[in-house]
Amino acid sequence: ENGRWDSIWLAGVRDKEPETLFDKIISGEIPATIVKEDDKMMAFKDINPAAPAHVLVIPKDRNGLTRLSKATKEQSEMLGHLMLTAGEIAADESLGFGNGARIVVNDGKSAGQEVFHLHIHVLGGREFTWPPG
Ligand code: IU
Repeated sequence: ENGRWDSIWLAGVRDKEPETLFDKIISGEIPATIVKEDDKMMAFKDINPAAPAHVLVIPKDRNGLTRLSKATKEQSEMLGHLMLTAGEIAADESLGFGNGARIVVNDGKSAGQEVFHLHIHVLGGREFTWPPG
């Protein structure tokens, strides 16, 4: 199975921005509860959940995607894949979802982004209010 080695290689060539803790999760250096994974993306449980169910969906190859507003047309397929995965997770009752989800991308510090490796938050298992805080 090449997945792990591909991930480690990708972590080294990703782009010029500083690495984040997510690189170490991708390489397996830091353990995470992975709920879905393929050669392009990884979905794992948030270490500090903001809801009973809280999963992060990330691209393995950050490829400049520190934040959503840096995305380019060339990354459309990847972004679509991440979004479809987020939708699948939001419907997964075995993960505590299935009754509505809040799917969020924080873009930039003022929006609450702390980790500059694009990620989609999938939150569920409780009621949510609008507007968000
Ligand atoms: P934000 O959108 O950048 O604020 O979200 C980062 C999330 O990553 C936040 O919910 C953290 O709890 C989560 N997280 C994690 O699950 N594991 C880690 O090692 C680190 C952050 I660093």
